[in-house]
Amino acid sequence: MKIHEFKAFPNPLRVRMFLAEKGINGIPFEQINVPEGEHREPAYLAKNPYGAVPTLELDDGACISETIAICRYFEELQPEPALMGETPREKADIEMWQRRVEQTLNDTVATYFHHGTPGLGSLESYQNKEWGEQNLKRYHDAMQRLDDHLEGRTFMCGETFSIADITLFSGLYLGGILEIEIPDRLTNLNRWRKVVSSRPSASA
Ligand SMILES: N[C@@H](CCC(=O)N[C@@H](CS)C(=O)NCC(=O)O)C(=O)O
Repeated sequence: MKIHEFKAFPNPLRVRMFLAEKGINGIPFEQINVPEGEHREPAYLAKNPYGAVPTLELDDGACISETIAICRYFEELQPEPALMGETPREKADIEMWQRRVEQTLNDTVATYFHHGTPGLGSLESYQNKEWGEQNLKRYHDAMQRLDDHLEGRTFMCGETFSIADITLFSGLYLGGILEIEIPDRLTNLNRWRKVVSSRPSASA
């Protein structure tokens, strides 16, 4: 088993954090040079035709991509500690928030990266600056909503750390790389990030 990734990027970070939280060590990581376009070369496209990292390659050569699918695989292999919920209600709640964060925060900041900044440079086949700026605004709106949600909660789904927190951390991580600060007035989100940053998995 091995994981194809580009370590500095946000979706690979989600898998790294997930594995660190589970205490799963020793899976080799193979670096795919995304800024140089290695993820669009035939050898990698044969593993993930969608040309994105991360991809988990199993010992029989089968490949699983999509960050949440990879995390689901490890959650089923090693259920403890549960990061995707234990009861039906917890599972549904975590999935709801994971998806909300992914769509409203991670996807908008990624769109800003690709359209509102130089992004991946010559690898960007189409850029629309205005669309990028609109997504920067959507990213700020998402931070505000998530700050509201975190009022009175330690983590996204209450007192237990979950995949929803990992997704949020990775979205804010990309925001940080792009020098988009969390406004000081978002005290819940700032407090949450401090708590999550102090977990060993945050530097996985
Ligand atoms: N939906 C995919 C998204 C993966 C993704 O977009 N990965 C980025 C790195 S964080 C990537 O490979 N980007 C390559 C590109 O935009 O060409 C997932 O959840 O894993």
